[in-house]
Amino acid sequence: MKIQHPIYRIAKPGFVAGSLFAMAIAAPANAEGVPAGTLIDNVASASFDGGSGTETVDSNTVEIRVDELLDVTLTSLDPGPIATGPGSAVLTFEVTNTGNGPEAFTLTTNPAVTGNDFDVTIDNIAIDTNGNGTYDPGVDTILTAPETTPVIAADANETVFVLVTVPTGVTDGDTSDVELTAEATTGTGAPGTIFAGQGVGGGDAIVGTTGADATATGSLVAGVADVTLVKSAIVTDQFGGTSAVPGATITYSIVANVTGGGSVSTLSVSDAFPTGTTYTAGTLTLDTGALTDASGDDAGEASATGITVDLGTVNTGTSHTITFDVVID
Ligand SMILES: [Ca+2]
Ligand SMILES: [Ca+2]
Ligand SMILES: [Ca+2]
Repeated sequence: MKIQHPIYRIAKPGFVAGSLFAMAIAAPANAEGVPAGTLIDNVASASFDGGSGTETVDSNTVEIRVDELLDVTLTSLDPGPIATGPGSAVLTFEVTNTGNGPEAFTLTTNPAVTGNDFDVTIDNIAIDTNGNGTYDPGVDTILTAPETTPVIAADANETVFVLVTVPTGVTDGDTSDVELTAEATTGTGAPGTIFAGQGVGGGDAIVGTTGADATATGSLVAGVADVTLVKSAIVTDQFGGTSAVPGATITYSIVANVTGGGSVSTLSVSDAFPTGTTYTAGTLTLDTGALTDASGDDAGEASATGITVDLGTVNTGTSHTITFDVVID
């Protein structure tokens, strides 16, 4: 119903009050404000005295449906460059729907970023299905092309993993960036671009200030470990001297240093007894601790032909010293 009363009547003395404002909205604190699809109703009212007491009139109701803004942000969740040698590595990102309606986002990667020392191979994009922030093979869902997030509610986010393979041949300290882009599946474009009827409840979807797409960069640094072996010998003869005569003892020391980045795995050090010498049983040590000659009971063993010490995984910056004695025949 419309306001039917001429202006002179409501301007008479006794006119009480202007318009009131009624908004029937639920307004959670969304980044983009009121949720898309919300109906905003507005009715004006007036009261007046036309000579026969106070009367009230209402305007017609104006109803406006809130359109959907399409916006997204994307961030790397890695604390810094991921240190890795050749092989598999995982980069972690977070996609946040900063629009005011539910939206899924298509994900694309670019491993060939300008300035890269090496480029990785993109194996897969996965989402953090169990929500623990860590990629769990066989648990977290690998996306199939076109890789797209589940529908993300307004202001909610999804953790995304980019699974890559670092090529062989990288040098310690080499770096590589990988870009991930998220685009609203409804559409992207210049802010203000309208996708008619594609918003919540049949309203329009409108590209927000982000362009409805976002790109973030994850970084890798090659940590390539290496091992150096330094061997030395001390001779002690049976006369209290240091002459290398038959019957003198040679104590060999082998120092294994792990350098570069990361760690080495399955590090094993072997040394064959030199011709013309005989191993002195029970003299094998690792970092001054005794090892038995038997195999399988500790890290070391001495066979008839030489010694072997298995050091396993050793971090860079670490060294281990192995010693054993032989007697000159
Ligand atoms: Ca949507
Ligand atoms: Ca997980
Ligand atoms: Ca042993």
